[in-house]
Amino acid sequence: MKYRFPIIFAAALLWNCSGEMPATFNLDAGTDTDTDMDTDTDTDTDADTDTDTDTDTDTDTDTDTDSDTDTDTDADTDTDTDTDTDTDTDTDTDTDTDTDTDTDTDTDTDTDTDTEHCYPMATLSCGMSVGGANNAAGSTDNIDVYGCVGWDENGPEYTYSFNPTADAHIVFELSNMTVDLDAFLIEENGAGCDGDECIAYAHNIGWADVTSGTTYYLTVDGYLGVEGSYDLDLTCLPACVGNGHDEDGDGLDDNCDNCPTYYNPYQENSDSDNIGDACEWSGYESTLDDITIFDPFTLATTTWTPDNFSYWTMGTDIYTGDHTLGTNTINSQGLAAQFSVEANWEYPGSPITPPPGGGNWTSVVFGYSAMAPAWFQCTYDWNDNQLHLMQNTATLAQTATTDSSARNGVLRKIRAYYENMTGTGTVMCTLWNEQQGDVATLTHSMTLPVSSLSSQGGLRVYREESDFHSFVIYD
Ligand SMILES: [Ca+2]
Ligand SMILES: [Ca+2]
Ligand SMILES: [Ca+2]
Ligand SMILES: [Ca+2]
Repeated sequence: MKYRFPIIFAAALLWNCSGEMPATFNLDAGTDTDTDMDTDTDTDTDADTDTDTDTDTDTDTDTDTDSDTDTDTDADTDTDTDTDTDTDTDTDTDTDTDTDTDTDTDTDTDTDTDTEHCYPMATLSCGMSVGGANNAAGSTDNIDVYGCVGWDENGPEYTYSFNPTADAHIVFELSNMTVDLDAFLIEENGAGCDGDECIAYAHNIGWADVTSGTTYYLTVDGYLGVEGSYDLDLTCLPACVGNGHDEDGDGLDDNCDNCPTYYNPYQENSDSDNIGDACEWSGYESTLDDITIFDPFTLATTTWTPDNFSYWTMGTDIYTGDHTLGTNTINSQGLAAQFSVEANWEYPGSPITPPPGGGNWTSVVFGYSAMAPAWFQCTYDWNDNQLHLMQNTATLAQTATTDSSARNGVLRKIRAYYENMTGTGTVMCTLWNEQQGDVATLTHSMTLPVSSLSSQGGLRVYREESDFHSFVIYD
């Protein structure tokens, strides 16, 4: 160690002693302080005010490539190439898919609850009996007048529907009412339960022929606005092709009616023969079972043989006999062994003044003999108001009647029942009028000259004018 310093020091001295020295000596110690404050404030205020309520996908890709190449020669030439490539790709993908799915499906579920129709709240079928009230829940108050009758029905109406499963003649009847309710049958023809389509009505009872597969409505309405309870029955009878004439007004055409001159809308027939209960001869139901002649006098026929044609006039729906001395007309239809003969008539006008001794007669003939000549008759004598059993002009038996109805314009029925008599038998006569019902019955035992009778029935008037409405033979 003692020799190291002196060697280096000596070397230096030797160099200096050469007399040459460098002009400059770089004394840079290498500390380069580059104060480059590159504050790149990229204020990209991309205010995309898209008031369209949409999905604004604003992809603001701001690629700031700040290439700061600092070539520092010592002359402090600071070339600051601030290449600020601001690639502001403002891709405003405004996908405004305005799919206006305006499905205006105007499903007009109009249940047609307008103010002109009725609406069924219950169903009826054949044979049903129901109780109700025309102001019950579900009733309407829409129909005041129906197409089939001009009654003022401004009360509420309760409605049933009815769908017959077979063609039928129906009868509908109201009962047990405390106010004036009426029923109306409406046929569905596309207009709904429309009062204009009314086909039948009932103050109490009504009827109609109905067709299978058709819908009907039955309303119960309040006359002049009344409201109240009722019972309603619906009966179905077999369908029958009518002839357009209903002599007794019970809804059944003559050729469908088991008693064409007795009002019997329900056609009750206990023994199931061809005669309804209403026109059986009481107590002799087993001896009569058919109607062999029913003549409503709707057509001129050749079945009648008057004793003088000038005394008998065949009109429309009427057959008039008029003669001051007496006249008869005989039906050519033969009679069975047991039978009943019936005449329905009314007095059309002022009676002929009865002669002294009486005798204004209207008769049904139940036994006629052209040979005698003789006709046996049940006769109503309006002079003495009695029922007579007569042979020609002689009274064989008679009985008082309770007939107190007006003489003219009242329908009367006189009927004879004749038992097969080979000896002494029984003849019966009855008198009925439409206002009082039965007003006389006469029963008489006698021996008829059976062999001399031609077994024909007919009509007779004596000092009288009578309009005959119909003639019936039951046997
Ligand atoms: Ca009404
Ligand atoms: Ca009838
Ligand atoms: Ca009848
Ligand atoms: Ca019967």
